[in-house]
Amino acid sequence: MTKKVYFNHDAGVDDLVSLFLLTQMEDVELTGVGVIPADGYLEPGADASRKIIDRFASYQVEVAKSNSRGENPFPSAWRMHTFTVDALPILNESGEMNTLLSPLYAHRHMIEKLLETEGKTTLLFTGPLTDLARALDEAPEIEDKIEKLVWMGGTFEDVGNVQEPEHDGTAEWNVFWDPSAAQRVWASDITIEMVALESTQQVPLTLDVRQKWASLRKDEGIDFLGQCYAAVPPLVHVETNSTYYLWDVLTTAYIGKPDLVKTKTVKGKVLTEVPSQGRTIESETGREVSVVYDVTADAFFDYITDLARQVK
Ligand code: AGV
Ligand code: CA
Repeated sequence: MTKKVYFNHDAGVDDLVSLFLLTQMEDVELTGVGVIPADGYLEPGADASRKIIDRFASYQVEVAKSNSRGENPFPSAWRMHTFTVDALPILNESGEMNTLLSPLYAHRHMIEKLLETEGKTTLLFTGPLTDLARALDEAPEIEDKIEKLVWMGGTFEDVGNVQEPEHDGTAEWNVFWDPSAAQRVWASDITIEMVALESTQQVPLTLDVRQKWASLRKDEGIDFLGQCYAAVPPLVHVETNSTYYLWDVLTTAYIGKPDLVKTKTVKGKVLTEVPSQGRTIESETGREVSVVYDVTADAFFDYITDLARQVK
């Protein structure tokens, strides 16, 4: 059976690669795409999304731009990557952009798609939860139309990936950008499946992975993967603040092939106060979330490489 999936992403390299892979999953039907300008810029993020759909999808999908803004901005050096993906020749060969841009803001677009889609939709969020929090405030009736939320965000370990002044380093960035949005979503009854740093840490971008894609570059889909990941720094000697992991791609792969990972149920809360803004923490009085904490890395890389090889 095909899964209906609405995808909200924040225009990073792995967000855009995730969109590409979703178009290649036979049992997934994308009902819409929202772009929020968190870890990337809005215009190139929406354009790149439309071009990826044009080039790789076999059916039509609308793209909507968000007007949400977060509390803690991402470093602009990271956000610049959106321009690189949008400018890749493989996405610009035709010189056209045919995928429809919705006149609605992303959160309203999601409300509309959830309500008009038959049955329940899986939400995939690979950036902050701002658009979902706003959608729940404006149209609480959508809760019944949501199968579950699959989200790249958070960690229950002591160390996150935010290295910013006035922060203690315990948060993951997608929560930190808009901690109250995450808290709002956690206050709902939606089933939440979190792909946390615990598992994404096991899938860094490495030189070996890049080499594999380079050697297979004659396949257009693999060439696209290789070109996208040429824009970001791999893990070589030690982790730095800019080391790239396949965070969102793992989250997306989890939708297509859940048996790649191990999950456990945790009770937790979102902290919103300085200096731990955006920290997700275990708590007996918290809400239940399912956490992806482990992945078979080789099987994951084989899966996404195979998906990319199917491109026609
Ligand atoms: O925290 C991971 C999230 C994912 O959704 N993003 C990147 C992924 O799209 C933020 C982020 C953390 N560290 C980064 C990030 C880095 N070194 N470069 C770019 N983005
Ligand atoms: Ca992201």
